[in-house]
Amino acid sequence: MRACWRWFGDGDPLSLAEIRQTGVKDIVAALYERKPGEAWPLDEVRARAEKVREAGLEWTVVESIPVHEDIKKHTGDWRRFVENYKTSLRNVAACGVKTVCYNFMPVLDWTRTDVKTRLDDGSVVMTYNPYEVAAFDVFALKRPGAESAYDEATLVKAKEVWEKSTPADRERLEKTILMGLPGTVDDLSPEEFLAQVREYANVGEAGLRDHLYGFLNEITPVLEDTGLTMAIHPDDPPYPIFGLPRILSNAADMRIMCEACPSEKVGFTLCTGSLGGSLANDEVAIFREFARRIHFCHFRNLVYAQDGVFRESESHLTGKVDMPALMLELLREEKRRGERIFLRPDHGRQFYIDKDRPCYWGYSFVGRMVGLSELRGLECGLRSVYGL
Ligand code: DNO
Repeated sequence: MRACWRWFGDGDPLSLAEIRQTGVKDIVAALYERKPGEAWPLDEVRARAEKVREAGLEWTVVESIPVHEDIKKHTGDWRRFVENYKTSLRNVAACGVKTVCYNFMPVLDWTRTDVKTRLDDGSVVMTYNPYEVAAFDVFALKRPGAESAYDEATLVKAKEVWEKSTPADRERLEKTILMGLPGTVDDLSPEEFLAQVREYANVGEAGLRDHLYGFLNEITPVLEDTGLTMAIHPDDPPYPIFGLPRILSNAADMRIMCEACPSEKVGFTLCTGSLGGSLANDEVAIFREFARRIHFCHFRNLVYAQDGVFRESESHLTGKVDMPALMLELLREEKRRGERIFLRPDHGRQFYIDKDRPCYWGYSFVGRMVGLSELRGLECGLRSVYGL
């Protein structure tokens, strides 16, 4: 693995000098100041890359150049936004970036229901509870048609959850779903959210697929020209929520995308925490099938409760994702390519030691460092045993 570290730019509580001590050489970053749809100016990209270089590191992965909602819907100025996207790609490639992570989830980026789940030892992780999402959808948002989107058992549980919840629980749920996670572009009020959801009714799943593949084929010449690769991030959770279409949730979706977009420069971010949000996804089989098109990895692990509620694991190595088997696939693919694959330890527990360093949820220093160290140990052991 070519270990990377996500850095949130000048607002990040960690300095590049501190990040360097983790031993990584590659930085994952973005021009956070730029809004979706804007072209990233060359001088700004260069300044960020130089800043990283001065710290003895390289900015090689962008996460993310967000795709404007108009491109997803084919509304408004979407053609101009696609042109701007191409400009951004050319500019990041000119400054040393090799791969670009992005997603095509309508309205919301990744979604959690609780960012402060406290484990017995006091450390904090994030949780996704599908019944809380259903409760929020049906009883708080009152989205038209929401009830028919859930099966009877889910509705019964959602009702229980809602009736038991205190005003503070309800506020936490609304805040957590509609704002504040890294990657989320806008904080939305429930009314704004509903209005945006409504607009996707005209797009539907088939429309969204068309728009994604069209977008990718349109930017492919820039990729072929510059050598950049595109690494789409899977939907999180990997199934439709709030009646919004989802088109990159599993192997079937990935297969369709590969058929529609023949260039191998158009590929994937293998995010185990996102794919792992469905018990039906087999991350190892997915890696094996799409190995050639995996340009970036996010590795972490999940733990499921009996009823399908999941939270982040104590360890990146144990839980729903078979991390040793997955790492072995990665090492084999690296051998085939003769090149390492960009990978960042994704999220980590928040420990007491990090309590005075405010960070984005999931992005504590020590938590990620523990994850990275576990993955390094696993890699080293597998390389030695398998002679890779
Ligand atoms: C969360 C991240 C996501 C990711 C975007 C990529 O921790 O993995 O926010 O950056 O979905 O576009």
